[in-house]
Amino acid sequence: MGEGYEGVQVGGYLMKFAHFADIHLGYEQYNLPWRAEDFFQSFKRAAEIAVKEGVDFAIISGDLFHRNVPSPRTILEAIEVLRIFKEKGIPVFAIEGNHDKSMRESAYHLLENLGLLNLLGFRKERVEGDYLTSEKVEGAYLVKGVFKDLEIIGDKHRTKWQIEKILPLLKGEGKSILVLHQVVKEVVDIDLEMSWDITIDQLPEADYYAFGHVHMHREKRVGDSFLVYPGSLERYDSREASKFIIYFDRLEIREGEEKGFCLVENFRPRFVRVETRDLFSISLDAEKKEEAEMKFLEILRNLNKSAIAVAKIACSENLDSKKLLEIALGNLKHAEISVKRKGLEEIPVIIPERQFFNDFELKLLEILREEEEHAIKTAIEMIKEHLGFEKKEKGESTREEEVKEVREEKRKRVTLFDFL
Ligand SMILES: [Mn+2]
Repeated sequence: MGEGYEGVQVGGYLMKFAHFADIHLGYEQYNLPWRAEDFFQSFKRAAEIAVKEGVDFAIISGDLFHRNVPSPRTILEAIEVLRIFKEKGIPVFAIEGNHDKSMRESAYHLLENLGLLNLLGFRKERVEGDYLTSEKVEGAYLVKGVFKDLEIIGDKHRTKWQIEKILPLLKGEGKSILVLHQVVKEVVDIDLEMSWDITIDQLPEADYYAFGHVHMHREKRVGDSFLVYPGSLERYDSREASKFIIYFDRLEIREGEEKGFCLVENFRPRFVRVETRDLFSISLDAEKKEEAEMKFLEILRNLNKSAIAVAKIACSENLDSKKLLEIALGNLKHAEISVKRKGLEEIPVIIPERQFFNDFELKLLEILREEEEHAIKTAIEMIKEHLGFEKKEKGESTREEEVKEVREEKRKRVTLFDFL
């Protein structure tokens, strides 16, 4: 601790906490069950570091799980890690993210029932506990975390129009932390209206903003406070690669970003790196088939055998993708290879897409071009939201007719409840 350091005395107590986000337990990336194990191990390592550091509490800013209905095994993984905190009497506060939120009860409620975490946000019933208290807000209850005289306020991931209405209600009275799983405009570079939820000037006052959703570690000043995305704990897709290897004329290697969480003392974050399996993003370009194979082998020779590679190979000749995959698997734990025949299917783009599509459509295209399994689901949700459909959870559609009537009636008197 440097000179002039003044620790924040919360209840006469020097406070230190861990801030995690986007853990994605249960994510079988590339359909590989052992990848879910990697995600679990990263969380476990991070929790062990936090406990060793002597944190007073921990915050999980959403997406603890990859799915909103995690498998029993995945729930067990969460229990195993949360017990590391529980055994030391360290409370954990959490919100639901876009991946794992639910309309009614989620795995978070189960974990809360087991005494393993404290769920923040709006609910229909009052909740009081060692670390939770409730404040009545327009016919609902805002369940807040309490630690000494510090308030930990938050709510689950919301759509853009919902969060705009809720934000002013999330203001603390004394020292406070705001926990959200949303995109803040100033943190992302994309200038599309659909790509962010809120702007910094919409935020209520807080001493620390514990955010999740953006998978890269980002820190931003909000007045005297810090707004922090610790980023995901594992390499979630090839954009989060540990190295970017580009081989066109010559071999270029660009380092990717580190993965980890934040240790926060005196409301000042310190990023703590957590070891992950290497995931390499490879872009290769060649004229001849042999050239492509040689370049690919040259890259692979320098990679570690436990790594994963996602390779995009473009060539003017037809490539034997089976052979390329064999070469890759001889050198790596797993590889995803996509090959492209140059000059064939490529139609030159003369007019920019911008002239044809509006911001919403451009964002849709961007999502659908991702090779992610949930891209289509996300796109459908976006379209529904855009057209003003209410978001429905699985299993709800069968009761659609009876529910419709109730909804019709509800719409007449709009209260906070209507968007909870
Ligand atoms: Mn996430």
